[in-house]
Amino acid sequence: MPKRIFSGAQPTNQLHLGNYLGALRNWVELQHEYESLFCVVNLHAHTIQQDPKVLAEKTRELARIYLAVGIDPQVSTIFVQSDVPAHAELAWLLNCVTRMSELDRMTQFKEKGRKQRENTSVGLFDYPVLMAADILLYQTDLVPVGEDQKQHLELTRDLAIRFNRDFGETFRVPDPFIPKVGARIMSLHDPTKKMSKSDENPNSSILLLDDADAVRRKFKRAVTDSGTEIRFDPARPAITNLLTIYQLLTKQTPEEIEAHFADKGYGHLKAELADVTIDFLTPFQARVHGISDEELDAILNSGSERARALARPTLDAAQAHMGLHGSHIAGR
Ligand code: ATP
Ligand code: LTN
Repeated sequence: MPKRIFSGAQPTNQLHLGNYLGALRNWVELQHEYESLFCVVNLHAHTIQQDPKVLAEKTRELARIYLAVGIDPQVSTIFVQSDVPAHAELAWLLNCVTRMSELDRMTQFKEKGRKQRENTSVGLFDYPVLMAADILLYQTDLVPVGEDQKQHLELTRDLAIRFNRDFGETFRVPDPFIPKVGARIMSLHDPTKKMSKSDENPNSSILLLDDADAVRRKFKRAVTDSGTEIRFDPARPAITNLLTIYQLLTKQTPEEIEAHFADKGYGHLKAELADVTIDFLTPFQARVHGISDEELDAILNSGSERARALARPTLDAAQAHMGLHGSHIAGR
């Protein structure tokens, strides 16, 4: 059997360069090596309050972004999570093998929950279990994600191992794929925080749908470190972050990049970084806007049909192993 990858992003706010460099870029590369499924996780989006109309629009927009970055619907399966009911069904079964204490330890819940205080939903607490269901449903081998998802992947593995032990062999235990470079792109405003979709400061992230002016302005305002030297150095996180973005977009080596900027200043680095970013974003944005509604509907329809077919046997097995799925009917 070909090895399989599964990944997804939430159709909330706007995708930024961190999402692309940490995750989507790798999906595009890995799709030719693995059988691939890429999901728009709209059920996850509801773990925080959503305007239903906006969510529906964002769901389509994110699917367009998947296509425009280079996910090939002839090669990979692209679909919307809520079109495959098995995700929510398996999540319930996994809920019953997950311990409260495990979810209590999830740092993403702690951070996002803190922001919402007493309005935190049960869904937000349960978010990692739905994510585990997404992954385990497809007998996934590898999950390409950014560094922030590592803890969720560890939980997914723990749940798969526990379920297999308690109910019999059902799920493949997946591995995370976290890139060596780009797994944690930092905020342009505060290099101690990751670039985040939910950051209130609009200058902290370069959005994939930003126009050229916004890109130039945001890089110009990006914070820098003290000193003037332009080189990769963990003690100088702001410049290292800018250089990492430059490295990933130009595919040059750190040595080439340091040599290139050896006698130049921060202003020059920022201007060149804006140029290479705009060179990447301009054709990408043209592709986003070039996908017709009909084309998108056809891709999402066939994607969800295929995902439903792939998910069925695993959900059936999980249910049967738990004494569900008709296994209570006499004579079966
Ligand atoms: P937020 O930034 O608000 O936390 P998110 O991480 O929930 O948003 P998603 O759209 O669900 O955003 O993430 C899609 C992918 O992008 C995930 O694989 C995630 O690990 C990755 N990612 C998110 N932020 C970064 C970042 N700053 N650097 C690298 N990868 C990132
Ligand atoms: N939690 C992920 C999004 C996500 C996901 C998944 C990623 C939901 N289900 C399954 C990989 C595999 C995030 O990036 N915030």
